[in-house]
Amino acid sequence: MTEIVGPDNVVTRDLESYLVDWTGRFRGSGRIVVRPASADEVARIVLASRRHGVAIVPQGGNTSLVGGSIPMKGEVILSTRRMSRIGTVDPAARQITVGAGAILGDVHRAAAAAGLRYPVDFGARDSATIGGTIATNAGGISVLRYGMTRRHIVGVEAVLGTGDIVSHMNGLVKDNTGYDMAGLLCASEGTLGIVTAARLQLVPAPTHRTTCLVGFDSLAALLASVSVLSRWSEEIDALEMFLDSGAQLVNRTFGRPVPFTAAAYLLIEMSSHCDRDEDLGDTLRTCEGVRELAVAGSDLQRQNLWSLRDEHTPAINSLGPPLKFDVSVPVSDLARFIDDVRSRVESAHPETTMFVFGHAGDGNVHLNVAGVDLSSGIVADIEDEVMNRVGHWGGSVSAEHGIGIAKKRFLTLSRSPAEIAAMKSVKAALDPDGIMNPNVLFA
Ligand code: FAD
Ligand code: 2HG
Ligand code: ZN
Repeated sequence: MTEIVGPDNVVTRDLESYLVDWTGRFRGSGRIVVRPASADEVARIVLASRRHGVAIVPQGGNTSLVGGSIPMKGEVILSTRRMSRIGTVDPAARQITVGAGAILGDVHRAAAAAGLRYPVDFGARDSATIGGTIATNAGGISVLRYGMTRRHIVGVEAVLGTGDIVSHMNGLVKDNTGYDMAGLLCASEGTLGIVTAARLQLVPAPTHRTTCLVGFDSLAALLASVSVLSRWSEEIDALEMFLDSGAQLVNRTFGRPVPFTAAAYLLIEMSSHCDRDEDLGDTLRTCEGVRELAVAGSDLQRQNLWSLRDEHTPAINSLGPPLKFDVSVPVSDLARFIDDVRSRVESAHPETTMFVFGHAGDGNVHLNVAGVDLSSGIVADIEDEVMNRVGHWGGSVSAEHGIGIAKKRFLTLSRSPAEIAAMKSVKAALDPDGIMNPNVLFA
């Protein structure tokens, strides 16, 4: 590897940050990290790995919440972080070309400097890379309005498991010339190849933003209002929910002020070219169960409100790695699903606490169960119970974080045997030696 990337970019010491996942649940055993700077170098690494029968785990920001970026069986870690170039914005096409190792938050800032916006956004924005967001088809807080990552990738450059470089970066929005390589690589979790660069579609930046925290008497009332709000306006970017237990935990852990107390909180963000504060207030007055609301009057207040939502993940993690679920069910069943699953888990395992938060507008809830010994058999019991209820309500076992290592056992609940066979055929064609991230996705 040294002859390909140079001695400084083959790391063999102090590998802790590469070997342990963000939550601290998964610990790997790799002994070498290679840090290529271009697609050409990546291709040479893949070809060398094929020759020597060595498997590769691609790693960007290592913020995966399903253990997807950890070398569990001594694989070589291929870090994409040096491929972090951010090109200039093409204003006519509203597009930008970036390296796979570019940090999501840096891409936001580059787009904003050109008066535009890259709408994929979530709490790990200052660590996650563009390649990682493509490989997981990341969702986040603006999916309601803008969709998941796949919708914004108009071109991709990647090195397949064969060692071939594929590049289709013309950025043409209309280009029906066969299979969509970018779409295929979205949610592939590093199992088909390594994304080295991408062309991203940007959207106009708003001139006004309304951010409002609404307190409700109950989660059911909150979710009824979500249905009203999402039918009311397409200018709503985010409808994010959390409960009082989560708000109080974020307050205790990070000192974030909670403006008022309620059973359930809905964080609403609208963006527009005019001020929508009053219109939103009028609509909320038609919703039942609204107890109180706080509208952000400054950037600082907006950040404080968002911190209450964004900092759930680190606050919960400070209690020790939780048992995480990232599931979706039809929006209209979300309230009943949450009641059902929470009461079953908490009554069967009274030593645990389930934190409930997520993207209410998308029917996507994050259930984080704290107080579980992750090396015990209780993990499988709780997983089986939760996934059984997800199946009962017609949901998905992974809404946005992917399958990784953590959810492999449950892929068959969301995808049919024929679909899994088709996925495996694609993998066999693009990664004939099975060296690309072999421990994830398929059981
Ligand atoms: P990694 O963690 O390094 O890798 C993730 C997966 O992608 C692995 O399978 C890895 O092998 C593969 N991979 C990485 N780079 C490449 C590449 N260039 N080519 C091929 N494969 C690659 N996710 C959401 O969807 N929505 C959220 O709201 C959200 N919020 C989060 C909040 C916090 C605080 C944290 C810690 C995580 C959150 N995540 C969320 C999960 C995570 O940030 C995303 O999955 C992110 O897309 C991963 O990016 P990364 O660069 O860290 O990838
Ligand atoms: C979020 O929406 C992320 O904040 C993380 O997807 C969810 O920690 C989690 O379970
Ligand atoms: Zn999420």
